[in-house]
Amino acid sequence: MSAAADAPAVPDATGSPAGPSHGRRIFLIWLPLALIADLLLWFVLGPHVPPGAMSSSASVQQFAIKVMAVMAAPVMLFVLVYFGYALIVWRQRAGDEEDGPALHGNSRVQATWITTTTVIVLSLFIFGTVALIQSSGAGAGEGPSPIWKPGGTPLQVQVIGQQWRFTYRYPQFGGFETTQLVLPAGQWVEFNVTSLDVIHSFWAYQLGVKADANPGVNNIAYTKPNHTGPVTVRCAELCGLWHGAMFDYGRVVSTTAFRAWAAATRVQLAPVTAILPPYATTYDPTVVPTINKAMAKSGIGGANGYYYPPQDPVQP
Ligand SMILES: [Cu+2]
Repeated sequence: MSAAADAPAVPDATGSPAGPSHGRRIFLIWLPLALIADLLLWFVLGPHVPPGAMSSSASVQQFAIKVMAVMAAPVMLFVLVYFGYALIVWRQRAGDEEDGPALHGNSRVQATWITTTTVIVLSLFIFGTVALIQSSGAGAGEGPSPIWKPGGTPLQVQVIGQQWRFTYRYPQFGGFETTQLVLPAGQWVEFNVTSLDVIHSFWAYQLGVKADANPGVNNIAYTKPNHTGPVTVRCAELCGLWHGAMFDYGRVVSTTAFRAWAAATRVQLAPVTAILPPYATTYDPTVVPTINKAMAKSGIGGANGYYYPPQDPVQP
C-alpha cells in the first residue's frame, strides 16, 4: 500500500477538513457527561458530603467541597473522555503498517487549556479566601489572636485537653468545668482550646470545628450551630496510649434549654469550681500547689498536678 492510498484511512488528529472534527465530537461526548456528573454531585451526593450542615463552619466546608467537586469533575471527565476517544478512534487497525500523521502543536488547544485552568485556579483562590473570611475562620483554630471574628459577644467555651479526655469551662457562667459539651443553637461560640499535658486536637465533627490543643497555648476557633442535635468530639492528634478512647458526645440545644442547663450546672458544681484554678487562657499543671492542697483537704484529689486522680479510662 502506498502512502497516498493510506492517507484517507488515517483520521487527522487536528480535525482538519480531511477528517471528522474530533474536537467537536469529544466536546459533544464530554458535555452531557459533565452536566450529569455535576448535577449528581450537587443535588444527590451534595447534601451527604461531610461534615454536614449543622453549623456555620460545617456548612461552609460542605459548600466548599461541593464547589470543588463540581469544578473538578468536568476536568477529570474531559481527560477520561479524551483517553477513551483516543484509544477507540486512533487505535492501530489491521492493515495499518505505517505511522500516523506527525504530531504538531495546536496553539488554539494550548491557549484554551492554559486559559481555562488559570481561570479555574484563580477563581478557587478567590472563593477560598472569601469563604475563610466570611465564616470567621471556617471552624479552624486561628491561634490566640484570630484575624477573623464574628460580631457581637460569642459564648465562650474553654476546651481543655488532657490524657485522655476533654473538659469544658464556661467562663461567662462562673467558670465551672464539666465533662459535658452543651451549646445553644443560633449563637456564635468561641472555643478557647488548650491542653494540660501533651498535644491534642479538639475535633467536633458535626460542627466542622478542628483546633489543636497545645499546652501553654490558647487556640481560638469560632462556629455558630444552626440547629439542635448531638455532636461527636474526638481527639484528632495522637496523644498517647488511650488516644483512641479520647472522645465524647456533646449536644446543641435551644437557647432556653442551654440557659437552664448552665444555671443549674453552675450551682451544682459551685463547690468544685471554688477549688479550681481561676479561669485563665492556659494552665500550668505543675504550678498549682495551693489548689492541690485544697483538693487533698476536700477529699477530691491528691498531690500532683491540676487533676487527680489521673484520668485513665481503664481505671474504674
Ligand atoms: Cu488527645
